[in-house]
Amino acid sequence: MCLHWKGEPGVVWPGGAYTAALGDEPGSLNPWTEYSPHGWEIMERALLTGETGLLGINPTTLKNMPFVATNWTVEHWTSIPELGITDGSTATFYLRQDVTWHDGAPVTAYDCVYDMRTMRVYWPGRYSGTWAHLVYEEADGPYKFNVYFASTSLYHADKVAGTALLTPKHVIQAVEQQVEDGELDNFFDWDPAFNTYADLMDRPAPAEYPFMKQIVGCGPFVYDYYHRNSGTGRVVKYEDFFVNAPVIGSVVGEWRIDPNTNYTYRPLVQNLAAKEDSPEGELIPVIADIKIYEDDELVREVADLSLDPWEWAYLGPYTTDGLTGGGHTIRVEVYDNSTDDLIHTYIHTVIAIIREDITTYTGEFILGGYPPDFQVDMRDVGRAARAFGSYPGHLRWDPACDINDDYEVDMRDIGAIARKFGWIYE
Ligand SMILES: [Ca+2]
Ligand SMILES: [Ca+2]
Repeated sequence: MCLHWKGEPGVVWPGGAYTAALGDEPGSLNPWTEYSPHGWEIMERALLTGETGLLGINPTTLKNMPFVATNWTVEHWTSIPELGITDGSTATFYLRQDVTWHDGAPVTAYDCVYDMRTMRVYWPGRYSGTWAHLVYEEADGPYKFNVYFASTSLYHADKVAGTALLTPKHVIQAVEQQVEDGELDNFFDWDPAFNTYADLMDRPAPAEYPFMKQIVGCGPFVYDYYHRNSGTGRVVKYEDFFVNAPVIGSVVGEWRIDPNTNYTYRPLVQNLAAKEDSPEGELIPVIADIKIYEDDELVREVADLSLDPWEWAYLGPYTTDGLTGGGHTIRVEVYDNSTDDLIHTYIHTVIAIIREDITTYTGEFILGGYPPDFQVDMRDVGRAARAFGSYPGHLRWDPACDINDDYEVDMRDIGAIARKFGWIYE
């Protein structure tokens, strides 16, 4: 993990350029097929992959640490005996809500599961260790997902963490469309390092990064170019990756609860060891004071939380009063104890809706879809109808429509939605 102080616009430090020699010519510069370490020397600037993906590695203990994922678990899983899976495992990841791709789109669980699905569909050789035992994957709302494996292994969660952010869902889907339209022979013919973002996405690259190619990551640098004839390449700092704080906050918790129920969550506070803009030092231990707000009301203060570089702490669990239908926020403010300066603010959104309001529960409004409707109407019924008869692995499987969590979308799910038809949270 490599984090630096964000700095102020117009301030020289940090920034500038340095030149690094590559040992040899990169290969495809396609994250799904690149084998050469020289290609990865470039792409690892742009993509969060390998040892720093959803999780980071604490360099002093070599243990996994929260990063894009705020929490993760691995458990035994035996729920499809029909497939002969009696000793499987499942990994669950919770994601931060404030991470964005280089093109500005939010990083969500839908991206992560689409990358896993891409592994299962195309079998990219480089990642055989990830997909060989992969059974299926599903998002549970926009910020949580599960991956199911046919075996147990200490490494499954790490493999997912290292590959779930290779490519945004919307970019993979655009490539698949090109294959369908005959513009590409197959998925692996994609040439993302040498073609422009606009060529693939039919919209311009962000104004800040007009040079963007089709390598779209969420890492510290935006990929610009690699010139094969001169053997030189360039990446540019991705402003949104960096923070002006050694310690940052976040929240581990579900995305959805039933209206008028209590919500349980755990703030996460971590010293990410961002390098301070100071001649004295870089990795600094910090004593932090934390303020926690529920819907803008200060409900808790935690003082004198001491965190060494790379160290983190889960606070709580805390439980709210019953949350009324609609959107709610948990805000975590981190203060530097020595100066009382507010150094980081994190806002976690949770929605209190019934499960049958599928279109709101999926959080697609965050992704630029239609606005949150907070009601059960024909869009919810229609969505479940389109998934009717499906099960995990089926082409039309849509886990959000499996209201009763029995791994199939059938009349019981449609009936459940129909019974709530017309529900509106107001
Ligand atoms: Ca709805
Ligand atoms: Ca069901």
